[in-house]
Order: sequence, then structure tokens, then C-alpha cells
Amino acid sequence: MTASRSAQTTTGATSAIDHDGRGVVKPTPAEVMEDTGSGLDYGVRPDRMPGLLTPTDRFYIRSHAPTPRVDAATWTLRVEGSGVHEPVSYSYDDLWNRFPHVSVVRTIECAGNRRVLFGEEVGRPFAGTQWARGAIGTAEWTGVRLRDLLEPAGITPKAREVMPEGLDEIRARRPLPLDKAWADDTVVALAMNGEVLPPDHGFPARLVVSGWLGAASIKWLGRIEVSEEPLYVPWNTVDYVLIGPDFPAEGPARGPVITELPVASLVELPWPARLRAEPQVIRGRAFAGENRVARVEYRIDDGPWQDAAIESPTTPGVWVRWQFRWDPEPGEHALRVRATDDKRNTQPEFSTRNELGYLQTSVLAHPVRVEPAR
Ligand SMILES: Nc1nc2c(c(=O)[nH]1)N[C@H]1C(S)=C(S)[C@@H](COP(=O)(O)O)O[C@H]1N2
Ligand SMILES: [Mo]
Repeated sequence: MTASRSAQTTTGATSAIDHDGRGVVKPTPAEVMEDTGSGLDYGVRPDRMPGLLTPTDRFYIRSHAPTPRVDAATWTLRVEGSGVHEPVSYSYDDLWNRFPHVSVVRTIECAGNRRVLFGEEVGRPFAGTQWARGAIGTAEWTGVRLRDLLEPAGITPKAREVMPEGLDEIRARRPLPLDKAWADDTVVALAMNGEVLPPDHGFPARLVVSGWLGAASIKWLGRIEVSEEPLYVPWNTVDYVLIGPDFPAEGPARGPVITELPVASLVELPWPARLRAEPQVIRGRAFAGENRVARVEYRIDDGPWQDAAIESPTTPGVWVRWQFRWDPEPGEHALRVRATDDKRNTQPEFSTRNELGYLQTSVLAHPVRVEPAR
């Protein structure tokens, strides 16, 4: 990185902002990523997703503060709080060598994904990161089960919440209930797609919380608090909660806390799309949080809903790939896709209104212009 400005934080982590005002480390070329304009947040281009796994070079980045540079040699991960008998501390080496490793393929999606489209749906833009459709990605995460790191501290019978905390400037943190912390696929990841975790995605260690909003998957872990009392922090009281007339405050929280993500889908074409009037395959993804995607349907203009073929395993916590064949007529078209999960939840006609513009899930009319075939 050239001409960088660095700030030392109390943890020994350093954060850097480059001369273009970017707070991220990896290159984010426009050929594969969409710049939201915040200097920190970049989405993947939906038409540049080659496989089930999102290559790390284009995996979306959502960071509330610049990527901290953490020295793994001196880094420790501490487990403490009222819910443990004896605090413990692990080194980077401990995580690599003292524990069994698991690898899980899991999708991470930001609760604010598609916020720009949500704004168009309600006729007024939302504040917050200006996501189009790219705040979602799937990787193979390798590391240690969270519960394997908690158990040695001795969990008290009254322990109820587990709160991972990041080493970034804002100390990002958000509690999980004990049962989610104990899940087989709640993992402290050290590697992503077979490579050591890159700085922007949480080096040296990040949490991966399957099927939940991305904000639960805390990056740059430094501390894990286990508590016998409920914990209230910004990310479960004023951010990442549903705020609005339909949602009464819940204690210190301005509304219900967002946890698992509802079913939604994505077409792997630019928005708007331009196609030739010739037979072709239209591809996309659907994701249902902790549920399985059961069905994906598409509709061209006012035509009937038809089934798309699901081309990958339907696993909770992982998106599926779908496709269908289309021989479009020249002209302007609206392509609609609607996914349904195994609990019979279907994408609705309207997203659930909320002040911060989270959870856009309504069926989108994807604009497609078809040019005559040559
Ligand atoms: N420490 C820390 N962890 C964090 C964040 C953050 O700003 N700081 N952002 C969260 C949010 S809102 C999302 S959507 C995911 C994004 O993960 P990614 O940047 O690896 O795609 O990380 C989560 N973990
Ligand atoms: Mo997010």
C-alpha cells in the first residue's frame, strides 16, 4: 500500500487509510466489484461470480472502520466474562495447532444488501451503505468451532450469551445466544477458500455465523465475552434492528433484533441487463438463511411463473445456484425471480418497511433490454 496513514490503537492493531481514502487493503477493481462510495464497503458484481464459492478477490467487504493490521505473533484471543469459571487466552499458534479444524462452506450476506433497490421500492432513498445487490458471498471457511474455544473456560450453568468483539476502531461486537454459539457450524475461521484469512475479511480470526446477518460474523476477533446477563451494544439496540411503526421497541433495543436472514434471490446479470435475442442460459443464486432453498421460479413480463433448475445442493446456510433457458424477443423486458424456502416462506411483493432499510426481500423486476440478434 502506498502513501498510507496509520493509526496505532490500544490493542497493537494498526489501521490504515490509503491515499485514495480507502480503508481496505485488497484491490477492488470495477471489473469485479461495486464501490458503494464509503471507502470501506465494496460489493461483488453479480455478473462476475464464477462458481458456487465467491473468489476471495471479489468477496464483498463491509467494514465500519478501516481494516486493522493485526500482528498474529503477539495477538491473543481472550474468553472471559460472568459466564465462565476461568478466563482463558489463546495465541494464533494455539488456534492452528491445539484444536481440531473444520471446513464449512457458508454464505455471508449483509442485512443491508439491496438497500438502494429498497429505496426505489418505497420511493425514498435510505441512509446507510448504498448497496446494490452485491453484499453477499460464499466461501469455504476453515478454523475451530467456537464451542471448542469456549469449553476450556468452563461455561457456568447460567451463561446465556456469547459476545465476540473485534479489534477494529469501533470494537464491533454483537451477542449470540448460547445455542447458536454452540452450533456445529459456528466457526472461528482462520482461512477462507483455502488461504489464510485476508486482512479485509478478518485476519487473524473471524467468526462465521451460519444463516444470520453478516454483522454477526465479527471480524478481527480479539475477545469473546460469555455473559449470564443479556448484553446491549449498538449492534443489537440501534443498528441491525428493525425500526418502524410495525416494530415496538424491545427493552433497550429500538426494535426486534435481526438474526437469521429471510429468503431472497439474485440474477447474475448487470442491472439493467442487455442481452441479444438468441437462446441463452440465465443464471442466479438464492439464499434462505438458516433454511433450505426449496424452489426458484421465474417470470418473464406478464407470463406464467415457471420453475428454474436448482443446480447445487440445498444446504442451510448456503446459497444455491439456479438457471433456466431463455430465447428472448427483442425489446424491453422485466425478469422476476421468486425463491421459496423449505418452511414455505416465499419472497413477498413488498419488503417489510423499516427505517434503516434492512432485509429487502421483495420480488424485483430486473430490467432487461434485448437487442436483435446479429
Ligand atoms: N469487527 C468487525 N466485524 C464485522 C464488521 C465490522 O465492521 N467490524 N462488519 C460486519 C458486517 S455488517 C458484515 S455484513 C460482515 C462482512 O464481512 P466481509 O467484509 O468479510 O464480507 O462482517 C461483519 N463483521
Ligand atoms: Mo452487514
